[in-house]
Parts: sequence; C-alpha cells; structure tokens
Amino acid sequence: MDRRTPLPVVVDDRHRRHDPPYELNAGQPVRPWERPERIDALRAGLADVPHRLVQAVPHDDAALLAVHDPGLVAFIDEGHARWREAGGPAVMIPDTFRSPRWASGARHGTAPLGAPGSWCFDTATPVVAGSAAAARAAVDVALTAADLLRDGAPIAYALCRPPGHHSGPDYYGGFCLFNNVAVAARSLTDGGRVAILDIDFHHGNGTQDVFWRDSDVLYASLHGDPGYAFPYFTGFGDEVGEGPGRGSTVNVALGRDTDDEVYLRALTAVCERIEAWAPATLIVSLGFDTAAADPIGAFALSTSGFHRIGRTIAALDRPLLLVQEGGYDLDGLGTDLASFLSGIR
Ligand code: Q9C
Ligand code: ZN
Repeated sequence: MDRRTPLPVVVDDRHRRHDPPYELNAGQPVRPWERPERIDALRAGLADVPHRLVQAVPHDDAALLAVHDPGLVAFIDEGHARWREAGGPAVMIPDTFRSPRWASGARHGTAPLGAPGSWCFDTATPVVAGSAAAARAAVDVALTAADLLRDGAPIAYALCRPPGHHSGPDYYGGFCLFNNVAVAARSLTDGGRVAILDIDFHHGNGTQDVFWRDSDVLYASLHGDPGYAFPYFTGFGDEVGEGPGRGSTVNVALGRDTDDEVYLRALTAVCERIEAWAPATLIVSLGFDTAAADPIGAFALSTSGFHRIGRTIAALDRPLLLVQEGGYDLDGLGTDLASFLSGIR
C-alpha cells in the first residue's frame, strides 16, 4: 500500500460518553479497562504516521438492522432510560439472565429492570446514560470508513469505541454493544465476497454468529483458546459454520503465552485460507490485547511482532478496512498501532 497517501482515520468523540465507573469481573466490581483513554492512546500513536482525520458521518439504520434484531437496537437506544424510570441505578448491569433453556421459550418479558438480562450475556458490559450515543457513534465510524473503501480508498482505519466483535444478532456483551465490524462487512458484500480477519486476543463470537450460515463472508479468527479464555463457549477449532456457511468460519485457538513466532506461523496459515477465498475486500478486527503487556490478554506478542503481522496482512494485497476492537495496555497501544501500520504500508 502507498506510504505517501495519508491514512484516513475515522473518529467520533461521542465515544467518550460511554465511561462506566465499574464492571463486574467474577462478581467483583473493578474499574473497566475498556475506557475512553484507549482512543487517546491510539491517536497518540499516530503522531508519526501520515494520516488524516475524518469525522464519522451519521448513517440511517438500514445497515445496522441488516445485522441486529430490532429489539436489540431498541434496547441499546432506549433500555437505560426505561431502567432509570423504573428506579434502576445509573450503571445498568443485569442481575437475571434470560436463558433459552426456559420452557416458556425464553420470551423477552416486559419489566424494564429485567430487560438488560434479556439482551446481555455477561456482567462486564455496563451501560450508562451516554452508552447509546457511543454505540451509535462506533457504528457510524465503521460505516464511514466502509464508505471510503467503496469510494475507492485502498485502506481506511475505523477508530471504533466501544468495540464490537462480541455483540451478536440479538445480544450484547464482552464490552461490545453493536457489532461495528459485522455492520461494515454486511454493507460491503454488494461489492463481492468479504473476509474478516479477527486478530483481537478474544474470539469474536458475535461476528461468528452473524455470518455463521453466510456464504458471502469468511470469518477467520486467531485467539486465546476458549478452554481458558473469554468468551469460553465459542472459538474452538471445530466450529466451521453451517448450511451455506459451512467452511467459511475458521477458528484457530492458541495457548497461553503464544509468542511472535507461534502467532506468525498460525497467521500465515490463516492468510492462505483468506487468499483461497479471494475476497474483494479484507476487513481486520484489530485488537492489541495480544500484546505481552496487555492486562487482560494472555499472549506474549512484541511490538515488532505487530509490524510482522501488518506485513503478513499487507501481502494479501486487498482493499483493507481496519476496525478497532480491544487492546487495554494504555502505555503500549500507541506504539503497537504505529508498528502494525508500518508493516501494513
Ligand atoms: N475474567 C474485547 O477485547 N471479561 N472484549 C473477561 C475474564 C470480558 C474483551 C473476564 C472481556 C471482553 C473487545
Ligand atoms: Zn479482546
């Protein structure tokens, strides 16, 4: 890719409105790692990278509703206000989780204080008054970056927050409200086959679910083995998709302390699958929680490892949409991003 053209970086400051004071981790309140300063750290990393900032453009709901159940969209938009009217506290975390195993057929119910447990799958994704605006902003960021590609840009970087890859058709969780990358991918399939390469430390269960039966979108992920890592229940190597989507889901589960060498070998094999898929567009779910210093992830990647990852992805030589997912080491995020981009371009 051309080094001299500035990289378009799509941003939206509404992300700051999603700033919950705590989440519950193993039942204990802890300060969220997924915090607004992550975006400041990533933007600081762009200091020496030729780039231009693009403000996100508001989009209508068509692309969002092509991925998400209207009930989930309405809940993210309105659920917190209803919860507050019903007497709920400022931080909305479910206390009762709807289960598909319930004999009633797991209806959504009507109680505003029960609603979060109807749509959310964990206790680490608190919703506050500003979360809806931030969730909408992240989708607008991803769609604005997708528009740039549609208009012929060879690369665009969607600086999304909150992240998206754990959010599925009708659920949210894992710090994710709407699935930004899935919405962007769906909006790009008119232009031909799409491949999503997910290099966040965690398996993107939400993205996998969105495209599980889909033959237009390849979902390929390298991640911490669910035998020890969140989201625990998906991302095993034998999950390959179903029906028309059989074979267009690829999961590579990796052990604790995976280093640059092991990771690059696995990535090279996954990139061969992507090459064979011959996508018109390549989208990267870009997480930096694979870094050795990350407080949540369990891999041991180095800063130069991210450069090599960038080079490996660049060799696929496709129009490239980068969508930010996780990464929580505020001191390392900027350098890891710059290193990755130096490999890409
Ligand atoms: N005890 C992303 O990186 N909590 N989400 C894990 C482990 C949720 C990560 C709890 C981690 C979500 C986008
Ligand atoms: Zn992650």
